[in-house]
Amino acid sequence: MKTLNWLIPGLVLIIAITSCQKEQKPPNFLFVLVDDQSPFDLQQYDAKSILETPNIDKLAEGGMVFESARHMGSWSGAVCTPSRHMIMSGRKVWDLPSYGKQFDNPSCPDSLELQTIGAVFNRAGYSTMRTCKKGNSYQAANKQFIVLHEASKRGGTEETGSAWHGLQVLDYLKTREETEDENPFFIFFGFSHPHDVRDGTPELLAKYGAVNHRDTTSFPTSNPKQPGLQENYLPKHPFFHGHPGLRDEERVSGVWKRRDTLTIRNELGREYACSENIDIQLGKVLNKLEGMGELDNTYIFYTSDHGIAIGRHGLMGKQNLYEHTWRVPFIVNGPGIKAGTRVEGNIYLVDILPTLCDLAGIQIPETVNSLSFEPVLKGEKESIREVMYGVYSGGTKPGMRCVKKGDWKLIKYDMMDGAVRETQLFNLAENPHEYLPEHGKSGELETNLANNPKYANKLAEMEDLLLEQMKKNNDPYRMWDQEN
Ligand SMILES: [Ca+2]
Repeated sequence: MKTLNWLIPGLVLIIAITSCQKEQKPPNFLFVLVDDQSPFDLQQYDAKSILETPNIDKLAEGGMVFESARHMGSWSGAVCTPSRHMIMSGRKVWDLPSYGKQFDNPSCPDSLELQTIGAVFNRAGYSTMRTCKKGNSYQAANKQFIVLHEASKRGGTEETGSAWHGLQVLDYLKTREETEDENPFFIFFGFSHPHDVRDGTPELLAKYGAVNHRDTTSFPTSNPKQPGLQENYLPKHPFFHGHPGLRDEERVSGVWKRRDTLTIRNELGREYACSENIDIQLGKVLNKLEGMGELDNTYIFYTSDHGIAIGRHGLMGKQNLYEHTWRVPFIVNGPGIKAGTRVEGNIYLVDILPTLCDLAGIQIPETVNSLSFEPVLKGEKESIREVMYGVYSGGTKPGMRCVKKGDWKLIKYDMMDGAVRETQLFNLAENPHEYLPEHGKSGELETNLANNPKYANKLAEMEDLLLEQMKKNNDPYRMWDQEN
């Protein structure tokens, strides 16, 4: 009798757990990755921006916005390439597979592509699909997705622009309904815009007062509908920045080497036209998911592979470590995420894979050496690390390095065989736009503080922190004034 008394409640408990598990379907994932977007383009990060993105705003209002989400950096002028390797593999910038002559790393595990997003989710029983731009990416990992529709779409029509990527996802969801696919899904919803060439649709170009400018002999005309210049716009960066022949600083169609206000405001209008078009396509997919009854059980991530300058600090491209470029927009919406929350986070894009695994209840691959930020999404933590480290090493070596802790940020430049050696120290609480002396601001802290003796101790502390981070992250280089 005693045994039976013990057995019956035990059986009831087992049945209860089993039926509860049956009700809880595994979550779906819609991972949205845009190409070259500064967080400050979005009203979520700059209330003064005139870029309208109602669908992104809705995701933010119902989810979590990250203030400190960053890409870790690049050893290539094509910053997209390492960024996308990091997103796919969860391995940090100096721990990625070798990539031609640009980056050699014989210690990276073999067949890493089998431990990337597509492969990991396939093994967990997910139906996986990917659409994205082609090239400057991690092709071996991209191929792991069961359904793959890749093409670079940077035109201003339905067929040649962002609508094409949206259509691939809509078609996929339709097929899923027709075939009654009951597996949870992982959709990698990538776009080719707002990366240049920023050919917007006629309606959206008109809205932002911009034209698809192609004529090198003339300037685009001024239009009051164009976005205003950014707070930290400069007509020229104060020292040579980058490397000779750097495409993004010299050959972007419609801009070239120009940094005049006509050119920059027109290009910003083009960028906004392309970004709003992305938002429209995202809206169609969200509507479809809602109609299918899948939206509430879907985690939606929205981010960019890195930021971009477009006139800020006199720069055009993504080969710098100022906040507009080092930071990325990052919004997560989904089951259990508290609506309308903003967090510091201190996350890198490389943390995405372990976080996805945690949310899906999948074991994190052993090859991953980044951190899951699931505790932040659950509201248990405000951030997952204290110190952030950034790299641009795509041109002459060692290149640029930065480190951030709390309000303080250090950027160092060691380029062109020692011809460019610069140090910048910013207090981001007082100087969030990283004003330089050339911006002519009056506040004592609204400038580069590296040469101000009052902050010598802080500078020394940040220099130590940078070296520590370089060692910790397997950085193969050292700056001119660093010990080994
Ligand atoms: Ca990119």
